[in-house]
Amino acid sequence: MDKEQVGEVLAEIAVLLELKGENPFKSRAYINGARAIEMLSAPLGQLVAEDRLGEVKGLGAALQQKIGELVRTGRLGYYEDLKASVPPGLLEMLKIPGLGPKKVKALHDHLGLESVEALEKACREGLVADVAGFGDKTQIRILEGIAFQKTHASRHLYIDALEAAEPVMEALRGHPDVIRCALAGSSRRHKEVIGDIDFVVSSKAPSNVLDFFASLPSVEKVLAKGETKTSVILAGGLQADLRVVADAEFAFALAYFTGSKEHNIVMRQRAIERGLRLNEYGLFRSTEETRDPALRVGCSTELEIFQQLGLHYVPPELREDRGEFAIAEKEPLPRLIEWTDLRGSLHNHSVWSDGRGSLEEIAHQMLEIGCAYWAITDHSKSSFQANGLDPARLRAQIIEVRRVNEKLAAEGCDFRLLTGSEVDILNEGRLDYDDELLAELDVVVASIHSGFSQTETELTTRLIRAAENPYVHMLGHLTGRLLLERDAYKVNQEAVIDACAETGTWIELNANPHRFDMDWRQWAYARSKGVRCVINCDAHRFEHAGYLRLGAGIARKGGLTKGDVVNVLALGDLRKALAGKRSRKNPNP
Ligand code: DGT
Ligand code: CA
Ligand code: CA
Ligand code: ZN
Repeated sequence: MDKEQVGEVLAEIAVLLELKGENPFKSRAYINGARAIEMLSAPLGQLVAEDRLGEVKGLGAALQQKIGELVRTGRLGYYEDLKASVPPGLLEMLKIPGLGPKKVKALHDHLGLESVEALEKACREGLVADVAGFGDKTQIRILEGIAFQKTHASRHLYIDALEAAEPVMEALRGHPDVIRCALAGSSRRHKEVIGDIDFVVSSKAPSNVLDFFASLPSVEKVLAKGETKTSVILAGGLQADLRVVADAEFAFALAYFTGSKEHNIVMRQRAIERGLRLNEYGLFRSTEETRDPALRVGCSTELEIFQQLGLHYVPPELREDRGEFAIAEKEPLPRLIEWTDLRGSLHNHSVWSDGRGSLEEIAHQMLEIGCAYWAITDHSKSSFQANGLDPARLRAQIIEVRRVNEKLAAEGCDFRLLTGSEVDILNEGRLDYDDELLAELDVVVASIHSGFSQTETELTTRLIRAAENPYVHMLGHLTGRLLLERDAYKVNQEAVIDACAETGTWIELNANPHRFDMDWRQWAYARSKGVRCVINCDAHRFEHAGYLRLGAGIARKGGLTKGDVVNVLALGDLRKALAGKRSRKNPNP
């Protein structure tokens, strides 16, 4: 087991202990242990092998023994017994937004509730409101949480779909009976949330490929198996459909199973207008439905299908019938941004607030993966839960960034850290630092982290005020949404975009796959107003650097080109752009 997995087990033990009402100090010890393990810089396996866990701060003898067992055997008897002693329904209840272990335990103790269904019934009967510490408001919130969960249960984050799809793609590609193979559906269109995964394969031996697919190790359950299609549930609970067609049909099947329904309807209509028929098997010279190969207009690629229908090529991300046809009829679509155009991220955290990694570590990691710059924008003091920096610590951090940069320069590296802050937008749009301090920073991201329940007018005003501050370069995660967890807070996004256009403020595309915020649907309007986008990782640890790629996918979905995005600029040009708004001369070059 690696340290992430060990950390997860320890954290789960803490939750289980709380559910059982054990001594809170005991549960705390596991939480601290989990954190200590995840923060380790030395390899965990080595520490265990050399019997040196005692050197890690915050690990008592009992935890050391359990971690050793986990690392050596991949299992822990204590954890398994503990898990078996807690009704599984309680763990399900924990997934409802707003319900933590203490509340779930109270519901179990007082009402004997052991499942989400029983909880819902008890809420409807008004029993939950009478439990000490709950009340009417909480009862309503639990019901809302259950409803939210029901509507989202069968939907998945893009990153989870991608992680489930990649090994399947790899396996299919390697099969001798597979000619061509592609991911289709909403995953190929890069939707932020995915229903099921769709694969399309061409083959001369469909049943071999379908059998192979159904027997893959990551398949948990086969839902349906036909002659050309198989549906399965993959580990993690995602459904996946595979269609197998002849190679002459491949481009048509791929286009059909990629385009959203709305996009496909327009495509079919265009075929009919030309005296043709389009379906998943081909484009046919026919006025009625057919799949007769003798009538097929041969197309070996999607590009040829678009051309046959009088269109320029439409990239998969744009196949939503949201304006792509009006352009593709007349001219080539704008060349969308590529993730390799990006040179760094301008919103990231370090161990100074709630991230991992020292400034020096981060600099070397980002240099290693080929970035040209990386802004350190830790939280400001009001975000105390995230260990936000007071002005004195921020000033100390600025000095440390300079020291790291001087070292990099001395080593002959072109890479630079940028100083910065993710400054909290407080009530009425005041910022958490004064202008004098903000003016010292290379990069200022302003974000809302509190007061989500304010009215639309209040929240919109706060954002507009922040945009009006000359030292704020960009607004961070505009709506605060957490996909499948928390709705966007109420903001008039158009009004905020207008204010950004007027003040020369950029808007972040937060590339964290839980956020993807601002939503891709708003970028066309922002673009029309000349508001530029910054694709930010909001990295809290090294692995999050990979979000740049996901963020670029969402930017493509929003129709953004390289010219619309700030962090494609080389460092010198970026510095000029950062100075732009402050000098008030050329705020939105
Ligand atoms: P999802 O799975 O809900 O995230 O969204 P999609 O877009 O992947 O939808 P899905 O899996 O139901 O179907 C895959 C593709 O097949 C979809 O992008 C469009 C196409 N398709 C499926 N059913 C129909 C249909 O009844 N009519 C048309 N025109 N296209 C369809
Ligand atoms: Ca799908
Ligand atoms: Ca499907
Ligand atoms: Zn934030």
